Amino acid sequence: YIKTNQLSDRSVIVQMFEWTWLDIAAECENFLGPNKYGAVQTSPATENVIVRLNTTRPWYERYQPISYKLTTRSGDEAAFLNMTTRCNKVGVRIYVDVVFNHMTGSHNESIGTGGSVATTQNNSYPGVPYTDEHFHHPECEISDYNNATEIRVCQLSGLKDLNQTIPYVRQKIIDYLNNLIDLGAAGIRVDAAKHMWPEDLNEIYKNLHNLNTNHGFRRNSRPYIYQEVAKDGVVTYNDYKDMGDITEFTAGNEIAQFFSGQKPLKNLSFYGGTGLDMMPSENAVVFVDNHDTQRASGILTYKNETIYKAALAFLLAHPYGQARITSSFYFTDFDEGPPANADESIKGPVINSNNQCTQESGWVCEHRWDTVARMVRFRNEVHKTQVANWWDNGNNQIAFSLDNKGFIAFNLEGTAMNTTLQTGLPAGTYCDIRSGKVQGTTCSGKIVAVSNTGQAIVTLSADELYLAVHVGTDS
Ligand code: LAG
Ligand code: CA
Repeated sequence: YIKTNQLSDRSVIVQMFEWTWLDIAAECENFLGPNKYGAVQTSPATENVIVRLNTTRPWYERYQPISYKLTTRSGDEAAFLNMTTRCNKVGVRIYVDVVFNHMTGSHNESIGTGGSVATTQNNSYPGVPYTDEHFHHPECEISDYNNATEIRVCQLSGLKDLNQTIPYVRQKIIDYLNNLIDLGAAGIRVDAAKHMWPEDLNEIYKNLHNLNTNHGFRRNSRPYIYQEVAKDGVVTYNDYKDMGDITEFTAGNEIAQFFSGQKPLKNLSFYGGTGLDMMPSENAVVFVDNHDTQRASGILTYKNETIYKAALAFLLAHPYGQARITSSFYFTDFDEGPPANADESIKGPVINSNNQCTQESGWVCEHRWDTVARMVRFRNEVHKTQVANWWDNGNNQIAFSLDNKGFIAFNLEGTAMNTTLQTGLPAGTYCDIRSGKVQGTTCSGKIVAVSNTGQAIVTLSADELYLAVHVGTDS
């Protein structure tokens, strides 16, 4: 029983924020499969209300469902099936972001990406169909996060709040989720999970189909479920953890503080523990940023490229939690949507000769960055090991091994580092995957020579933030 349904030699989820289904399918074949990514988290697949701001279709319209028809700017149901089929074939699982706490906000006129309409004044959504009786009354806005009932029955940002305690509503949601599963999805990211009663979610989850064996899943495989439970107020992960995994927002917050110099790296020895108020590793989905936090403050993103890469290296090296990275589009305003053509269709990425997405195409493609892709391999190689040989200089230099499979050292001291450390690794000559990679029989980067006793001299200049080596890069 593997709860994530990922292949045994894979371990990382990549959120392909706003990518189209056909672009994800191609990316599975061209990059994600060959580089052994475990799974893709897609944007919501259900038809959403069209929102037009002055110059953009905001990304957030996709969090306002208008029906459960699978037609969005990412593609239709046929394209979705094309994606699951092609990604599963190269060993990359599809987890879908599912939005069923609510429908749309209030709009004067509501037309969906699949042609459905709604009259939000009357809570009328004929595309499902839902009518007024299927929503929570009286309508209220969530303001007191110390009130568990209000969090579940009032509206999140004015979004029409569905009453999942009604069997009819649950059945509509179950049918929609089962459609995704039958189409080859391997899991779901449950949007706004803390805004729904755990008992209602449990009823929904219990009724989900097993994964579709035509897509290569073992018989009786259950969908992987991970739930969005933000850390504020009285509702905590505890009420949800027995039904599925939980997003652990503290990881990204802490990593940002450590890697931007607000806390000394040595205290990362507490990472993943209760001292930093982090849930048990087995429950946690962890990330440096996601599509929401990268639009907020106090989080590292592609906009701080060098530090962000080091932060991702830490996330991916440390065994805590199920790791997820985010693949973004460039943006300046909060609401700005994905790169689009004049007809509002989403533009595809353009790949240059270095295998990177071009900035002109509008896509950042963090998942293609050399150091990120190599750290994904690192995580796969050290999968299921523990932190060992922890070392720090009492301040901003740290190092640790992953049993005898991998070793990583960070230097944010601002001065050079030159120290003999225990790497835990078998003797050999290893190739640092930040500064280079193994090419045939040579290493294009820094070499780490591990002695018969497992020791190596670790040298990092003031602006080299880390080095990482793992078995398989040695000679
Ligand atoms: C989530 N996780 O639990 C998503 O990760 C997050 O992106 C979603 O909010 C949220 N839950 C609801 O699904 C996003 C934006 C909101 C946006 C909402 C609906 O962060 O800003 O609200 O999606 O599109 C927007 C406007 C609001 C307005 C509302 C209703 O920003 O000002 O009140 O729409 O019209
Ligand atoms: Ca609710």
